[in-house]
Amino acid sequence: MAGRRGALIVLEGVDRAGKSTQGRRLVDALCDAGFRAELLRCPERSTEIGKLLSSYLEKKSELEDHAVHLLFSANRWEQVPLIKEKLSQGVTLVMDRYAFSGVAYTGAKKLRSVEASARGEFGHERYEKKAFQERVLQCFQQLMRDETLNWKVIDASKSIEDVHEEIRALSEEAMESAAQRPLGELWK
Ligand code: Z5A
Ligand code: MG
Repeated sequence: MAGRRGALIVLEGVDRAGKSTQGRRLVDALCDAGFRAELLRCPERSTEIGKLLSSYLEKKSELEDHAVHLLFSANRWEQVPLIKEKLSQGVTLVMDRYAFSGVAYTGAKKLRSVEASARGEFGHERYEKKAFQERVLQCFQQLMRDETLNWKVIDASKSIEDVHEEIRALSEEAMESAAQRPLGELWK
């Protein structure tokens, strides 16, 4: 139908949940079914800001926490004109992480400074990592209380194929419902 806008489908979750795998599979399936769909990612590591983030994430450089948060935010703002243009042209965008990761990962760092020191978990790297992911999940769960955002929870422990089928079906519903609504403000 002419004039239909695209949907913004955001895949969020803790580390290694399978977001990138599912993002690629989803875009391929939607394109095969005749939809216009493209994959975007946060962070987008190819830009100058993205390169700073990539180096930080790979532990090749150190950055102050607030500065990192702002760089992740700036890295999303770099993509906003493209996101708006594509959606208004009717292209559905599948986002491999988005602003919710920005809130959840920074939120988890803040929780760490309060809780971790009290529990004496510093110095135990494996525990630290698991504990950090639990705090990230806790932050995502708080964000999911916002009912205006149409969150769907997927059990990522299922097979890649089963998770894909579930995400594909939900995405087609989301695309249909997005087409009925005008493009609002982006959550960024
Ligand atoms: N970050 C932040 O702090 N602030 C922000 O604003 C943003 C991000 C946007 C890098 O992100 C870091 O940036 C990340 C959050 C932070 N934190 N850390 N650490 P990233 O998205 O670039 O991270 P990544 O390196 O791509 O990892 P990931 O996204 O967490 O992984 P994933 O994409 O969820 O998983 P995957 O690569 O698709 O799959 C992982 C492996 O599991 C792979 O071998 C798959 O074949 C396998 N897999 C996938 N699904 C399954 C199932 N269902 N069964 C069995 N095996 C599976
Ligand atoms: Mg990934």
